[in-house]
Amino acid sequence: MDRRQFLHRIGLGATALGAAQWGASLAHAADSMTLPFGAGERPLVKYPQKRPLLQMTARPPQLETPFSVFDEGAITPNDAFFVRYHLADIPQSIDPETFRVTVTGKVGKALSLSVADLKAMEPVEIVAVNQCSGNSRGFFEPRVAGGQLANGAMGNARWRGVPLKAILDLAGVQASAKQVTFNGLDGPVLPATPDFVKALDIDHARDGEVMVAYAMNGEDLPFLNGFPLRLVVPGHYGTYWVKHLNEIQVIDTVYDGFWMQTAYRIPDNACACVEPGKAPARTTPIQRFDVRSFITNVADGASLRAGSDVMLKGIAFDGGFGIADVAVSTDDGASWTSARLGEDLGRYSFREWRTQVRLPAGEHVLKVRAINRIGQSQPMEPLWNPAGYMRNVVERVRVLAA
Ligand SMILES: Nc1nc2c(c(=O)[nH]1)N[C@H]1C(S)=C(S)[C@@H](COP(=O)(O)O)O[C@H]1N2
Ligand SMILES: [Mo]
Repeated sequence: MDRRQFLHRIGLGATALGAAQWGASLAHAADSMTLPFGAGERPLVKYPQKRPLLQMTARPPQLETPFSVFDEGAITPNDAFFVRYHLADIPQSIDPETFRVTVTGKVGKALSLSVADLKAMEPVEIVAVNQCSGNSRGFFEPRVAGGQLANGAMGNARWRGVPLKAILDLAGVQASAKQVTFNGLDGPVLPATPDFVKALDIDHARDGEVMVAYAMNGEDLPFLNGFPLRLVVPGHYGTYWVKHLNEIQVIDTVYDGFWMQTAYRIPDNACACVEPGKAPARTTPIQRFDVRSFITNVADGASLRAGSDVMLKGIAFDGGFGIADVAVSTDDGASWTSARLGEDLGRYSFREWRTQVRLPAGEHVLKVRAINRIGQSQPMEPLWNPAGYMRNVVERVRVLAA
């Protein structure tokens, strides 16, 4: 496949490659949607390879998945998967023939690998949730600065690629190695802005699960989700899932770049929380997801039929221990009933659940709360931190049965 055919296939015509390319697609704005918090109105915008998604920013494109998508199934379709970038200078086109990812630093032999080289290695697959640290930030009270996201900065996909361990073994990691850093093709517009580079400890990088992925749900990665290669770090927040990954470096220090030492840090205590409005005494890099669960088929404010069977369904997930139980309450948390769990797609995946309820006429508050296999669950009251990360409170869904 030549470059033109490739661009055609990913939906980017040759004429669309100017500086205004992503902006141009705004002309296809379909509609708008108001998210359930102040200043929550978002245009629904159609980008290449995507269905209309909630646009948070245009440069760089930041797109949120409309929540109703999570009711379609446990796997989030590629065209509905959220998009997060930090830096506005994102690549406009990438030729998969000439693209290379380099492996350098404290290795026996530096490598420069093509996508074809990786596809020739033994493949692995894993179903895993990718969730932004700031997913649901818009619901924080008191409000915090940063992207005002509802619950759609998450998605679950079947990723295919090569274990990072296999790549590191090919290069031969030196005994002094402490961390591995990851950089992608995107960059800052101004040279003073730090490039987006992330780091994992060497043992984590070599755990056999961290993956350099080239496919998602059986197709090449969508361009905006990291084509042609991205890091997949199961159970860990999306910030580590570096897109358009082209530089892997083994270092013998703890990486001191902005995106590890300043950004994406949480209070260094058991709840990753502080008293609202306070600054944490000590911080540490964000790591694994906490436990979350959602009702996907009934929205806050919905009307249901009184006195007849109603199916409630939804999803739950955690940082990789696996969901053990999902409990549902129709009386604002006074009593709870275990839901039936759906197919187990692996401990890093969304787990579907469903349960039948019958509500008398009147107003009711529905709640869902998941517990993972090591007994971790969700707080009944929201926890607060200044960056608006890791929201996982048991949400309230108010309904009217009539
Ligand atoms: N190259 C690059 N990779 C990146 C980022 C970025 O800004 N640049 N953002 C990260 C963050 S914070 C998140 S939440 C995920 C989002 O992945 P997605 O855009 O495929 O949904 O990408 C990660 N990988
Ligand atoms: Mo993120």
